[in-house]
Amino acid sequence: MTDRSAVEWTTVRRFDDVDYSHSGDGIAKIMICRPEVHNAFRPQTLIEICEALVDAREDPTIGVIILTGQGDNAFCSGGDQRVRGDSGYLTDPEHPEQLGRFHVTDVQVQIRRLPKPVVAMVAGYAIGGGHVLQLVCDLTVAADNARLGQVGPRVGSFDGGFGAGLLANMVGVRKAKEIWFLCRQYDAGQALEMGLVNTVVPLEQLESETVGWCREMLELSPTALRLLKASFNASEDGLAGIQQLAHDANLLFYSTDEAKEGREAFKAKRTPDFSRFPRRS
Ligand code: S0N
Repeated sequence: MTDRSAVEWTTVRRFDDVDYSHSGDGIAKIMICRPEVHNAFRPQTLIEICEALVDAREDPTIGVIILTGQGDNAFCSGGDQRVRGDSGYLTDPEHPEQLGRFHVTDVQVQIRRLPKPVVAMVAGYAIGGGHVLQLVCDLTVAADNARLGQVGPRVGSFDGGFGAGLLANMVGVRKAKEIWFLCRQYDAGQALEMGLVNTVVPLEQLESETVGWCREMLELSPTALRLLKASFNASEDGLAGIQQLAHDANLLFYSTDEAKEGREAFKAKRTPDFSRFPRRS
């Protein structure tokens, strides 16, 4: 029986916009802490999420990562419109002449390529680029107060990458077009019904349920989870997705005597002898 009790989080690093903590039993939590703007992200926020994701990836004690927002009102409301410049989002709003960019692209790709499950824990709004963040996560546990949707065409933007493609794969092209073309908000029940989220729980159970899901995954084979994630993403992520899966195969192949024979023969300056290895049918 998996213990679903919530955990005492230990802060590993308190960034300006993000709190990065560990559970002590294999879970990392990355929390956007900008509740005054419904956890909208500015470039700094995304740079900090990238750093936390790198730490969680490299730390062998971490098996699952939770992405969430501070407070009960919002997971994330997308890009901070106050620092949206004419050429992208600005790292220094005092200098509107600087060239902006989309740091969120990096975070989206990083979550997709990260070889550990990433779980979105969603209370309140997941809107715009915040909604796309929950889409790129592997699983989503939502509270019953969750409200999900896209706002791009209303605020003069759109995400035609994962924001359109993953959404269409998840809910079907017609529903995905509805979500983008009408910019409505959907409640937790509607989101569950259309397959946007995995489960909906009362708000007060959100963290314990999410932690329970993480602990269930922690009991399973990390390599199987890694390869499954790469397999699911392979076709959706094109050549980059196939590359991840292929390099994972490489990683496993390296540990075989067959691969080692090639390496050892090269080092010994002899002809490799692969004759003892089966030509599998
Ligand atoms: C979330 C909404 C629906 C909540 O409405 P509600 O409950 O009425 O609250 P508000 O009073 O509106 O909000 C409370 C305070 O929070 C501020 N705030 C909320 N969201 C943002 C935000 N995104 N940026 C800055 N401030 C925000 C409010 O202003 C308010 O502050 P005060 O109290 O001081 O007035 C509602 O808030 C809402 O609709 N928010 C805006 C949603 C939005 O426009 N999001 C951005 C959408 N675009 C992206 O996310 C960009 C994605 C991206 O980067 C990208 C990536 C790839 C390709 C393209 C793009 C692209 O640029 O689109």
